[in-house]
Amino acid sequence: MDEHKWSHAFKLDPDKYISDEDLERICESGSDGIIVGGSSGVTFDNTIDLLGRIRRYAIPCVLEVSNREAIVPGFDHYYIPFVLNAQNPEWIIEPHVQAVKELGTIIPWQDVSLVGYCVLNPKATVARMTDSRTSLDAEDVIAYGRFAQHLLHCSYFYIEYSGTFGDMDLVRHAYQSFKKDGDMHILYGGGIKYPDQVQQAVTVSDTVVVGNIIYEDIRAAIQTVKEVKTT
Ligand code: 1GP
Repeated sequence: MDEHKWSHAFKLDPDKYISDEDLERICESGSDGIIVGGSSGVTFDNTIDLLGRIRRYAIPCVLEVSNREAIVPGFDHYYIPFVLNAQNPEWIIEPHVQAVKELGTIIPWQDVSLVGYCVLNPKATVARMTDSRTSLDAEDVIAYGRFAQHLLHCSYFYIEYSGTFGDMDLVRHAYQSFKKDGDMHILYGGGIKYPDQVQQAVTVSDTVVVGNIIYEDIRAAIQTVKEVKTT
């Protein structure tokens, strides 16, 4: 599996209900992959249950590890979130170290990637949990991205506006800078509902991640795949 080639991904939250019918539409939509993750209520049981249901289909599936209790074997790949602009020290590295302490000898390291996150919606659960410093301009975001790429050697950088559509001027500025700088893969996620938002997001990221709309308007969610693939 090569997530570097994903242009579209759906994010499914194990703590949210999705019918078999809607899950089938997501998995057969033509999207490049599914990211399983959520900021709260993610457990081993609801994660393994969702993985089992997704595995009825051929689509690749990545776990965005949200807590160590919810680490489930059997995913194609694992994203380890590193919230670069977190101000709560408890969230910066401690959970990661505790997970490695418990599981370090059995972690399939070749299937694990550290993903640098820049969280930009102050109202998002992840922003509140981590006390993210969200009042950032493009130069700040570029600095976090460069730090992730050159010092942490992250292959992925996630511009996370979860729950709201982002400032596309800021994201474009950052994206153009990252692309001049090297080959770090940029994910954008947040608030995508309408075709024009998809069209904007496609031009400022490598992977467009679509989450909440799955649970609000499945037809609109499915439409985002077509928009990404044709823009
Ligand atoms: C959330 O970035 C994803 O982690 C997608 O955001 O749920 O707002 O689409 P939305």
